[in-house]
Amino acid sequence: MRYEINGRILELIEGDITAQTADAIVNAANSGLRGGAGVDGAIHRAGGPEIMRECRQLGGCQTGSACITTAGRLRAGYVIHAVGPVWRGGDQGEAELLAGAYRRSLELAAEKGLESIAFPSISTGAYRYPLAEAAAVALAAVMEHLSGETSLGRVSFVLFNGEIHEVYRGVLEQQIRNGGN
Ligand code: AR6
Repeated sequence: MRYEINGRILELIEGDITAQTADAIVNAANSGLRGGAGVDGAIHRAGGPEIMRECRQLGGCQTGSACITTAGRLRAGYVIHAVGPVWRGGDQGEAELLAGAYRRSLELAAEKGLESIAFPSISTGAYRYPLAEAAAVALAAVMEHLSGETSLGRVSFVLFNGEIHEVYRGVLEQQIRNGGN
């Protein structure tokens, strides 16, 4: 699914984020930037050891924020390591932290003057954030960014299977009906 905001594209696709050609791909990282399973494991495996070398130099990244490295052997130019929250029931500031991880990723990409960025569904695997709630936060953060000043012309969500893709599509359609909120 593709949706246009201010002449810029927001798209939902099903696939593996490591195969994306965007200027930056986003990792669902932990605050120690130590690597792990899920998207994080896949990105480090595909990108090679240079990414971890840079992560060690950064030393970590706050939950609700994001940090940037080069992308090793990946086709993307950069990896943006976004640290979403662990779901703890929803009353521990999870929504604000998740929005922060998306917002900071978008800001970092815009600061570098990038044209395209690809996100996975942050926090919805090992960190157990409920999918529809996470999709609502993620899509709202991206729509807000695309309606302001930015170098980004294309933001993609690369969703790992059909079920996740369907949930994001349903939430995006609902937000469009509600006027982008
Ligand atoms: N491409 C796109 N999406 C993927 C891929 C892939 N290659 N692999 C998994 N997903 P998760 P989190 C989906 O667990 O919840 C790690 O150990 C997956 O189906 O990767 O933010 C880190 O080191 C799910 O929808 O990230 C952290 O410690 C989504 O990506 C912790 O897990 C996110 O799942 C972060 O947990």
